Amino acid sequence: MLQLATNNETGYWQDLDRAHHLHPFTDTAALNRKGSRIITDAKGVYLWDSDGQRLLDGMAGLWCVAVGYGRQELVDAATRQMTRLPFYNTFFQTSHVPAIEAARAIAEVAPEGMRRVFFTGSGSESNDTVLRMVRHYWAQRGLPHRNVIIGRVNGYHGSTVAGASLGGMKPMHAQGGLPIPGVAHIGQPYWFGSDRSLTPEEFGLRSARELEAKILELGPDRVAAFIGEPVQGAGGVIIPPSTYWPEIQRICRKYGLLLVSDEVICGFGRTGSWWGCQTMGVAPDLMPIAKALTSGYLPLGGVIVRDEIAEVLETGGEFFHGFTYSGHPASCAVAAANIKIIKEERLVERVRDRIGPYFQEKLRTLGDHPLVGEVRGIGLLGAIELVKDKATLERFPNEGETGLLCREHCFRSGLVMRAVRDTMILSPPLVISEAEVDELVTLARRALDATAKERGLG
Ligand code: PXG
Repeated sequence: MLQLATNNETGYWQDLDRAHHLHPFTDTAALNRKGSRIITDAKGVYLWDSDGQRLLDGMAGLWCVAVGYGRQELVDAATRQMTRLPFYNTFFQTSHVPAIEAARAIAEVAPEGMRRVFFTGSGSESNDTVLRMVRHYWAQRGLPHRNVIIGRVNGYHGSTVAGASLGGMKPMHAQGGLPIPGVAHIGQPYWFGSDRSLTPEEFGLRSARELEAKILELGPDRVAAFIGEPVQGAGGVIIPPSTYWPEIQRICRKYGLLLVSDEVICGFGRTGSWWGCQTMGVAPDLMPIAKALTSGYLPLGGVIVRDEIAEVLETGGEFFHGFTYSGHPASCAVAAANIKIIKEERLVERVRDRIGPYFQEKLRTLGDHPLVGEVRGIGLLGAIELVKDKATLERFPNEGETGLLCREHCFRSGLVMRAVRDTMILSPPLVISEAEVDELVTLARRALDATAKERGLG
């Protein structure tokens, strides 16, 4: 019989959480020893937990709450739609207004020549769709043996079998017998993580040319596509040098590969353009999307498809793929309302011209901290590399421990900042104000100070 700690609300929910809830990406035994943090409320860029502590959400939920918490317009859009038509499918020659409107809203902001969208329920499903679409496309073109997709080490494309296979997270592969056949990986364009003997630009070119080497190794007639995030998010906010993406595109064109830009994190203004690929100066064939598509208020994903690719897919008979919630009406109504907010409040321009540059300038003031080896960022993405020795950039032994420690100190000082190994990463809501950026940086410095002290530095 479960013993409930009823004298205290937090303890009550923690006990039930322990008893019944298996968390994603979590060491359950460790969490159960400690007890989970119960988040109860949110408004703007702030969260509150069940102890009443306020937290500045430096991660926009999980890279998704672009327009901030508490937007009544999104609640109203969902309520209206759920009252009128809470569900209908889009499978059997039917459609509905919210899916059509969301598809149009996406097409209007998509890059030139990409006017079609296939809806899914999440980013992972979007990448499963990418894998199915890419293979179906080449089969339709009479080249079914062109079926290998190349991804990257530490890329993240989701946690379904195809998503995790396309991604390059070794611990995920190790647990699931992954990747599935027909997926290969090259290295990541992580200059700070290299020996730094090359300039970033030289390093960017060298990293991109790993793609050409891999294509030649596999055989150009077997390779179907390359997939990458414009900026690797879960891999640690890895911003490629300016030379990287144009070279990737050149190689894809040379060998006829489809180029897939995973926009699940970078899409909808995060990097200061509507799409990360625009910031990186490339034109992809497919773009998986999710997260900020609805600002996370309801689950929805999709794949935006270049017109020429859609034409091949459209003429190939039935594509045996889809999800019950492909184009869910309430999610689509929220997506359309969310895109309207992003347009009306000019949030993309705001990230490009005002709050992005301000965030980058303030974040870089942390560069003088004894624990900090590098600060980098673009738009409203940021990363802080923690090092043991600022002069030599030597990292801490037991990789990941110092990051976790810093994350704990962030929570204590009232900030959500995520740790990827010993890299601290940030992705605040696009609506964050200048004063809130100042507060974020102050709280981050406080956490860095506390971490440095515990590590015997400064
Ligand atoms: N592509 C990218 C680029 C992502 O970042 C997915 C696909 C998968 O989306 P779904 O909706 O299926 O989760 C993601 C998701 C983290 C973290 O710890 C990042 C994601 C998900 C969970 C945790 O940074 N990104």
